[in-house]
Amino acid sequence: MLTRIDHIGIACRDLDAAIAFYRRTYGFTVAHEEINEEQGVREAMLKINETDGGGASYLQLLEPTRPDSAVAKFLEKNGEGVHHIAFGTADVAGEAAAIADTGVRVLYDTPRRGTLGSQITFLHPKDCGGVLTELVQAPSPGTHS
Ligand code: CMX
Ligand code: CO
Repeated sequence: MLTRIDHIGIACRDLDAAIAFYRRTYGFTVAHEEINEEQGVREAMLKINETDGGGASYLQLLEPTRPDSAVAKFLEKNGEGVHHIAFGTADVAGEAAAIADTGVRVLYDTPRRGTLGSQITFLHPKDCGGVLTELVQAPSPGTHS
């Protein structure tokens, strides 16, 4: 089951400038910042709300760390803007397998590491009406990675 909007991913050229915009305009503040080398991003998570079923919803601001990364390619083609949406689930592998059975391409054979040790995978935007879609399983409470 997909239980929440986990986050909306936003591609930006300058992470610090984007953080300043969201603070100045909406009062949102950074809950967490990290570099994910595998994904080729420097990222900040801005928490918007907690959800009733556990977990939370965030904006994920993404600055590329290298020119061959997904976000760098997106910026080159489209400029700054919404890059992907992400749904939260307690079972990312199970959800991905069920969605693959419907004919949608899942980009990873096994989930990879996302923010704060979450488990993530992606669905191909060409199979999702032009929307790059991520599935996220939050790390278990007490897990640090
Ligand atoms: N949203 C919608 N469409 C997208 C897209 C996006 N974010 N990124 C690429 N596309 C479209 C392109 O416009 C292009 O369409 P056309 O063929 O009509 O021109 C097509 O998909 C292929 O795009 P591409 O630029 O040639 O890029 P690639 O095929 O090399 O990669 C994708 C596309 C989705 C496979 C790649 O971006 C990917 O693997 N994404 C998942 C990983 C990721 O995005 N990581 C960063 C976020 C990390 C995080 O959230 O933690
Ligand atoms: Co994301």
